[in-house]
Order: sequence, then C-alpha cells, then structure tokens
Amino acid sequence: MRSRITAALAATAAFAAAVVSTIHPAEAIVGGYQVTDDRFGFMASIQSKGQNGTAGHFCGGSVIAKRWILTAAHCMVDTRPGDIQVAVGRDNIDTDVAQGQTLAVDRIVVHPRYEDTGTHDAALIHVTADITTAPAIALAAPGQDSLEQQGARLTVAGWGTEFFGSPVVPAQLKAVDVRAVADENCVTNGLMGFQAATEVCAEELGGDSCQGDSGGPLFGRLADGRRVQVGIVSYGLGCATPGFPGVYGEVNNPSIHNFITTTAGLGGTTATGGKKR
Ligand code: 4AZ
Repeated sequence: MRSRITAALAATAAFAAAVVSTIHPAEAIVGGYQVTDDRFGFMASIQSKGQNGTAGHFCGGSVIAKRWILTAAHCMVDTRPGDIQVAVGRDNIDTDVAQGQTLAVDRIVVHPRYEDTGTHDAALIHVTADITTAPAIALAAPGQDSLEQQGARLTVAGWGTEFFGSPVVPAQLKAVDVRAVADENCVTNGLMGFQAATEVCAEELGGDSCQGDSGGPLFGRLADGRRVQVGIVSYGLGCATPGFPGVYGEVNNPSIHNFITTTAGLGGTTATGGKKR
C-alpha cells in the first residue's frame, strides 16, 4: 500500500526516501532462507492469467479451504477473476510445474470496508476446481492473541521481487522468521498510518516481507504446535527499515475473521455441513 503510507508520511517523505534508498534496496523476503521441502505447502502464488511462474507472479496468498485463497485486498484492486490464476503446491513456481496445480478463478471478494478506509486489507479468491495438492492453513481466531504479543515468533513467506538493478521475481519460495511487535510499540515506532484494530506488526533485524510478498501469510505456531495464520502481508515503510516493522492485515480482527469464515464457509455449522466451498 504505497499510496497510503506515502500519504501518511508526507511530512517526512524526504526522510523516508533517504532511509529507503540508503539502507536497503527494495528486495523481497529480505534476509531469510529458501524453502525447498514443501513445509509451507499452504503458500499460493497469484499470477496474471496465461503467464506462468515468475512471469506472472504478482502477489502471494494462502490456501484456507478447498476452493478459497486468502490474499490482500490491495492485490485485487482493478482485478477481475478472468485476469488471474493461482498456483499452489509448488516451492519453485518455475521448475515445479509438474507438481501442484494452476487454478482458474471465478470470484474475487474484497473485504467490504477496504475500499473506503484502506484498512481491512483482506480479499478472498475462489478457484474453479478443488485444491488437492496443498493443505489449508488454519486462521488465528478472535481473542487468540498470543502470537501477536511482543516478541512472538512468526514467519512470513513469499516470491517477492528481488532487485538486481532491475526487478526479478525469484522462482524459489523464500521465508523469513520475524517477531511480533505489540500494537503500542508499532505506533510509537512512528508508522503513522498504522491501525491497531485491524493490523499487526512484525520485524526482524535485516529481515522483512517486501514488494511482491503482499497478500501472503504471516504465521506462527500455537502452544499445541498447530500452525495458524496471523497476518496478511500489507505494507511497510520500505522493507527491513530499522524502527519500521512490516504491517500485516490482522486475521483475527473480528470483522476480518468474520469476512473470511463467512465468505469461505468455514467454521460454525457450515464447516462440515456439505456446503460447497
Ligand atoms: C509492498 O510494496 C510492500 N515490509 C509489502 C510489504 C512490506 C513493504 C512493502 C512490509 O508491497
């Protein structure tokens, strides 16, 4: 969400530009490690239709049900179902084409409050065939806030753009381990556009999500070992800029959580009720 953060920080734009350009070139999943063992099998690559792999990748997402992908609303601006496809079940989106699936899309649902507010940066993509090659990730539930406490261990993954003079989308999935930043600390760190109710922050020295990772999941493990999605890559002031954590749509904000579970038919009485989803 470059436009929003740019507007929010207009007064310090020159400072921001200086920081961004001198400390870190934009590079996505800054730091971190390559993923080659399918351990984050719920990762999805949102691509322009007809352009497979790195050629088409423009945002990340996560499999949350047999036919639903969770991504960021800002990834879906001016996007129609016929414009895009979703690749799942691949760590390497260029060379793993023999495995996984590339799925057509027939519906895109953006959180109803996103357009007016720029907050609630969540959208759902409905695919036209069952996802059989990738597991779904569970969602952090409202009130399940242990993974948002200061210092909680989280991970974010994606195929975000790397810049070697010109932008290059890496084919191999990358991930970086980050730490949750409590709301009050994220505010005082100066991200003026930060909305504590609907957003969550995370940071690591030299590690961050970045451009092209947008829409992908920020996730952690509950005490019982279950992996859950806590956030959706949304925006930041540059990437890995010290003092400016990455900002994520908050999956367990009641309105965002309700939007996801209602739209995708998760939970409650519909989860096993035979509802097509
Ligand atoms: C972007 O430009 C972007 N470090 C996404 C995430 C972050 C920064 C920028 C968070 O899409």
